[in-house]
Amino acid sequence: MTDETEADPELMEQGRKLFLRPCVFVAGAMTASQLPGATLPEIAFAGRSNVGKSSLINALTNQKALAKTSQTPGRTRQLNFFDCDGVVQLVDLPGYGYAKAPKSDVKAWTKLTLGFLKGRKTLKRVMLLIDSRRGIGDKDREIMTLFDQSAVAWAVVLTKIDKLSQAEQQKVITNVQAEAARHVAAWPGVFVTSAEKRIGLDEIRAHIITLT
Ligand SMILES: Nc1nc2c(ncn2[C@@H]2O[C@H](COP(=O)(O)OP(=O)(O)O)[C@@H](O)[C@H]2O)c(=O)[nH]1
Ligand SMILES: [Mg+2]
Repeated sequence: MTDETEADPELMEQGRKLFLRPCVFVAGAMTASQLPGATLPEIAFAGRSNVGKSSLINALTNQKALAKTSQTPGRTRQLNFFDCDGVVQLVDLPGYGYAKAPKSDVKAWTKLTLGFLKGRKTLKRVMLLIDSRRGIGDKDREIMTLFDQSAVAWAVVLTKIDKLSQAEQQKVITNVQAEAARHVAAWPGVFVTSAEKRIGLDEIRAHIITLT
């Protein structure tokens, strides 16, 4: 957590309560025509394959397998939508940057996902997940630039913080915050999380509440 992500206890409580209510899978879209109706406010989760998108969605919603998690990266090729009790929709975006993926994959990600990011009126925020152990990589930088160009409001979430020592944590938080701050469309804070140890979840839930 950074100063900016420190949340009002009241909002954290509201967020915690929201995600005790049922979240259900509503749609998996591989083409624009398969996207569900844009009615609820939406929060999308983006990041490299294996960064921990599905694990974070499961942790936020208190479910074990709402979003499928996999040891094998590069499997999720569609946009998955989860409706949380008619209040907000979470969107699990396809991962990018999987080394073994065919070259055409990057283009496919760009076409379907960018189309969604650019055209979706109900999209309130993209949470861009960064693996704490890796920090920001070139693929992440390309995506940040795409977000900026598409006027997508995004925020950085560090994942798997449990894998780092205190000193390593401080270093990656500082570096990632400094880099995000150089982007106009980035929210000026870094969410620090572990889906496994359930760290930083109430701060993200509180942030989501402010967007509903
Ligand atoms: N140690 C640790 N491992 C995690 C955490 N979150 C996810 N993982 C692991 O990282 C791998 C990829 O996670 P997944 O959620 O499927 O990533 P996705 O491809 O971005 O959806 C899985 O083996 C998870 O168990 C975390 O907070 N801590
Ligand atoms: Mg996944």
